[in-house]
Amino acid sequence: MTAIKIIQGDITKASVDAIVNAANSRMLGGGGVDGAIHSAAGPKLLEACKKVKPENGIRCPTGEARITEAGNLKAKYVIHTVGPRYNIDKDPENLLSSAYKNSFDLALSHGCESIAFPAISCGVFGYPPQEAAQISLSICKRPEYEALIKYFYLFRDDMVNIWENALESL
Ligand code: AR6
Repeated sequence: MTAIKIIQGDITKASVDAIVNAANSRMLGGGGVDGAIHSAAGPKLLEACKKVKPENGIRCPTGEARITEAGNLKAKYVIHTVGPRYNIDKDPENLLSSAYKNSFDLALSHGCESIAFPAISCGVFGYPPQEAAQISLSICKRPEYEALIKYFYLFRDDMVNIWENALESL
C-alpha cells in the first residue's frame, strides 16, 4: 500500500527528505508557498536557485522540476516545480501531471525516501482543487513511486477535505 498522508499545515515545517515548491519559471522566489519556503529556508536557497542555469531567463519550464539544497529547512532538498496557469497554459492537466512526475523522479534519483507537496497550481495559478487532487493522487499511486512516503501539506480545511475525498474515491 502506498503511504499517502494528508496534513493540514505549513509545508516549511515538514520533516521529510524533499519539500516541493510551487515555483515560477524564473525560480527566484515569489508569493504564496514559494515565498514561505524561501523565507523559512533563508538566503542559501536563493543562492542555490541562482546556480541553476537559466535559458532566456527560464530556469524551470512549466511542468519540469529542478532540485537544490534546502538552506535552513529540515528537509535535505527543495524540488522546485512549475505548475500550469489554469486558464492560460494549454493542456493544464498534462502539465500538472508532469510537474508531479518530474518531482517524484528527482526525489528518487537523489535517494529520497519521503517527499512533501503543496497543492501545486491551486493558488494564484487558479487550478480547480478537485481536479488537481485527483491528478496528484493518481500519480502518487503509481507503482514506480511506491517506495516514497508522500505528504500533502494543505493550508486550509476545505483543501484537506478535497484531498481526503479524492483519495477515498480513487
Ligand atoms: N504551506 C502549505 N501550503 C501553502 C503555504 C504553506 N506555507 N502557503 C501557501 N500555501 P500558490 P501556485 C498553499 O499560489 O498556484 C508564487 O508566487 C496555498 O493556499 O503558492 O502554484 C510562485 O512564485 C495554495 O493552496 O502556488 C508562482 O509565481 C497552494 O499552496 C505562483 O505563486 C499553492 O498556491 C505559483 O502559483
